[in-house]
Amino acid sequence: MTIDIITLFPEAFECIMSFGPIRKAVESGSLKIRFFNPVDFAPHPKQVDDEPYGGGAGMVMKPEPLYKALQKAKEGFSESYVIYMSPQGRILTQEKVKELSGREHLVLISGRYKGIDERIMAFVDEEISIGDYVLSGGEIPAMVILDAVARLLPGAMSDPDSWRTDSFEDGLLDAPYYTRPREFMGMEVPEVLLSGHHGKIEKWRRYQRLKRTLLKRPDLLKKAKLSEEDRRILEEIKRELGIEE
Ligand code: 4HQ
Repeated sequence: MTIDIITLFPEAFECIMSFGPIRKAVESGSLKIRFFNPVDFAPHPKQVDDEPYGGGAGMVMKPEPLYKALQKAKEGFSESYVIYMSPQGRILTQEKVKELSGREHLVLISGRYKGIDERIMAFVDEEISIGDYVLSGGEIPAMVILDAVARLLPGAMSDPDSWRTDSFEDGLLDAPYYTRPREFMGMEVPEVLLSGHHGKIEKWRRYQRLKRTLLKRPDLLKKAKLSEEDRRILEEIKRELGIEE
């Protein structure tokens, strides 16, 4: 797939592209990343921002350079999905990340200042937010999408099965992990993990995932994919913890 990023600061992306899953996805050929800088599409004197009509503090990104950058990015693609990074969008979820990872062409618009001229929204398919806080630009949100999408692409992960157990993969948080040594600061690794009994280990992990989700993110349980057995275990955990419904 191709991910195009429209930004005034393409250099900001260099570090995340130089290692890890994004680099691997690019090197393996499953991901192509391109940058379009509105400055390059602005006529002399290269002005990309201007004062807001109606007055008020802060600057707004002018529509024409953004529009031209967007048209350039879309050239040669029959279907492009254009995303504007904004706190007004729906908050990014793993479900959305998966959906995006199946597209052929994404265009991420990273705004600066107060944002972009509202008329550019006519060319945007979706607004996405990475959380309810204010950043100084849409670059970090675009990096978040880039990272989350890239790691799902073939060739991005050294262990391609690893995503199966990720948090959220079936709507639950991940299980706790332990590695050597067996004892650390007086704390032991749970016995079952040393047993070599795969059935028991799987059951223990499922139990831990359900318990963690219930305790840390009970909101996730409403949308999680739960079996009859999961529901039974959850009831048992609630009874053990004395949680009333
Ligand atoms: N922005 N999730 C870009 C954000 C944001 C967020 C603030 C986006 C400034 C210009 N984007 N504007 N949170 O805070 O996506």
